[in-house]
Amino acid sequence: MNDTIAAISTALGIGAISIIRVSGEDSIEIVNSIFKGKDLKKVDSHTINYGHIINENGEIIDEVLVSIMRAPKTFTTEDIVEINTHGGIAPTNKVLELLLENGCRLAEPGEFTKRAFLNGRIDLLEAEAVMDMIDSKTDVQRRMAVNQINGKTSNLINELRNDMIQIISNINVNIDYPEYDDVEMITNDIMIPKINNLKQRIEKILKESENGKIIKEGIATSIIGRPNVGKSSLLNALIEEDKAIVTDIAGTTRDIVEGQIKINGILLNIIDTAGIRDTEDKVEALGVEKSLKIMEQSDLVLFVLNNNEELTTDVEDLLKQIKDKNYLVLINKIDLEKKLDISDLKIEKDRIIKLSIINNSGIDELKEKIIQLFNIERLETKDPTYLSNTRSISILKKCLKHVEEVEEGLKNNLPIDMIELDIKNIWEELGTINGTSYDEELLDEMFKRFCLGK
Ligand SMILES: Nc1nc2c(ncn2[C@@H]2O[C@H](COP(=O)(O)OP(=O)(O)O)[C@@H](O)[C@H]2O)c(=O)[nH]1
Ligand SMILES: [Mg+2]
Repeated sequence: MNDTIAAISTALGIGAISIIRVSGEDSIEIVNSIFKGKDLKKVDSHTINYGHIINENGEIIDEVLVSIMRAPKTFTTEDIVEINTHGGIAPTNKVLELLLENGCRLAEPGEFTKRAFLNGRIDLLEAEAVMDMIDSKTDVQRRMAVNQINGKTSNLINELRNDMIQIISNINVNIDYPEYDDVEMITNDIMIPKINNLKQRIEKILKESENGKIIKEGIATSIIGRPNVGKSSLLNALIEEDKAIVTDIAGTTRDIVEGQIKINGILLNIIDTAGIRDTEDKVEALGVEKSLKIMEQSDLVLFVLNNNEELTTDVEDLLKQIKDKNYLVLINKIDLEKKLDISDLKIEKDRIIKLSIINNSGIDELKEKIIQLFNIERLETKDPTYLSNTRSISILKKCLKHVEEVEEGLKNNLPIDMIELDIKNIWEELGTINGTSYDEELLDEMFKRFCLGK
């Protein structure tokens, strides 16, 4: 049997009220032992009860409201008591202290949610969404978390698994009753389109999960280019504050400077980098190396060129490096004489934006381009049901690989009982996404990241 746990669920500080949450078999009895008012053991479930918390000498600690919620219709499926105390550090801590002295154990971070999962009330995706909900900073993040808490995201996975069960049982009937006429004969020819369909659906979920990642984490954006083209000026113009140092001395930005803006509710995490060039200066060279790494890892590259400077050979190399990424080519300093000619580089017109950052011209057009490039308008309005965390996405990627192997096996006429075994394994692997099977270590790691009292 689980012990009874307690924790402060509200942020500790000064506020109107604080909530201390207790869950477990003895929660009502323990709270009742420090409560003066009605006998909490006798009150109805899901009621709020007025009274006082008292210590062993009968002294009043605080005037409180106590919610009684009896198992099983509670967050953890156990008896839960929530004590609303006056907000403030002293009363809240004192009540918690009394609970611990009277038989509760201090909950670990995320332990209430962990219990909800272990007791079968929510699955792993839903549990993760609780944290996403708490962490959400934009409205679309919140809506994505709501859909995941309500099981919409889990359904994506459940539907795949149900269809796999169908396939597995078809094969089984065939193996077990080969003489049974009513059963469709499962041949590799029949199986190939079914497996192919699974593959396509997994691919679609994975493709859309990129949207989920963007909603949750934002678009990792890097500003790159040679020294002095106006990269730091661009960061400052975008975030509308003078964060990065701007000078006319090439090589000023040696380390990265970060900023964040919201475009239509989607976060852009922007990194201004050290200008890329060959340099003798050791510190600057390290910065250049770092710039290239950041460029590699970003979702969007803003490649800045100087209109007032002739084209250098390294521009072509850099363009090659980013050709598979989302990138825009920004020609800055159009207020100055044109010396740059990029007609030989064959950059799609769509990707080129002309700017004069110093005059704040072209910035709005840049934002508009980013909205188009990432389909942000659609992300904002569409019902956002996506996988969004690295854990589930990486499991699904593995499953896709295994489905592809099954398809290959079918084409090579592998015996159907071997195919069946492979599908069963994928079915189990998919189940780890919403936690139908899980490993203890993973759970510990996951719930450790939760807040206390959740
Ligand atoms: N004329 C002109 N100068 C600019 C413009 N944008 C930036 N600069 C100047 O170019 C120099 C280098 O800018 P900075 O942002 O530090 O370039 P970075 O080395 O690429 O980060 C500074 O003196 C800026 O004031 C522009 O649109 N027009
Ligand atoms: Mg700079």
